[in-house]
Amino acid sequence: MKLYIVEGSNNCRKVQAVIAHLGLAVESVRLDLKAGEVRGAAYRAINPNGKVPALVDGDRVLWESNAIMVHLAEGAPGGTALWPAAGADRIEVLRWLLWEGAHYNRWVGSFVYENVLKGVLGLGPPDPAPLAEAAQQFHRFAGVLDGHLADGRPFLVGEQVTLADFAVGSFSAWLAAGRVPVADHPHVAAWYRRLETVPAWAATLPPQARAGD
Ligand SMILES: N[C@@H](CCC(=O)N[C@@H](CS)C(=O)NCC(=O)O)C(=O)O
Repeated sequence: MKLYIVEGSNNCRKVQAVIAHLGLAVESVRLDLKAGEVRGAAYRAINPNGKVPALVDGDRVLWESNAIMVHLAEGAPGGTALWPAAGADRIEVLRWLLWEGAHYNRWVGSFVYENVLKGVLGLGPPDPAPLAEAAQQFHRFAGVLDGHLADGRPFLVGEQVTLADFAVGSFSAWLAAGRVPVADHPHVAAWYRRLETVPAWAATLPPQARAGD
């Protein structure tokens, strides 16, 4: 299997964490975002969206990070608690996978784009208007997550880490640099800290975050 990634991408880290957790042999193909490789014709033959990650597994080409995570977890011999057996918990995990993509990380990503990525790509200073909208929307959805975690549950679904934690928590390495106001939601902040102690998550900390960039 081959996984196409950009180093530091939150969506790639989700998949890298599943690979680390399951101990899979997957070759990483690193693309250069700054050099335009992600939007180039060669890579768009693999993912026509011009986005990472993408997985090539035999004849199958798959894009969308959450779908790739599920594909890998479904292939785990004997199953994996990352993707619970069909039933109520699996539907809960699915709910968080959809929620993070549609709502929560849309706004976490705005902070990271304005405060980190624009600088890396030379796109100018952070723009206050999108940051103000991101703050308003982030607090709205982080409040939902904080309420869910307020009963002391360690992870989003059940007692063990699942794909839901990797997906919702995917920006964890960039919260400080992105100035995401997560401290206003103490249960969310504590859950992010807990996620960082999960071995497969810790093993996939992006090199840029390790260097403190
Ligand atoms: N919904 C997609 C989002 C993928 C995505 O936005 N990837 C970013 C990196 S985290 C990307 O490829 N950005 C490059 C670009 O848009 O040019 C997924 O989950 O795979």
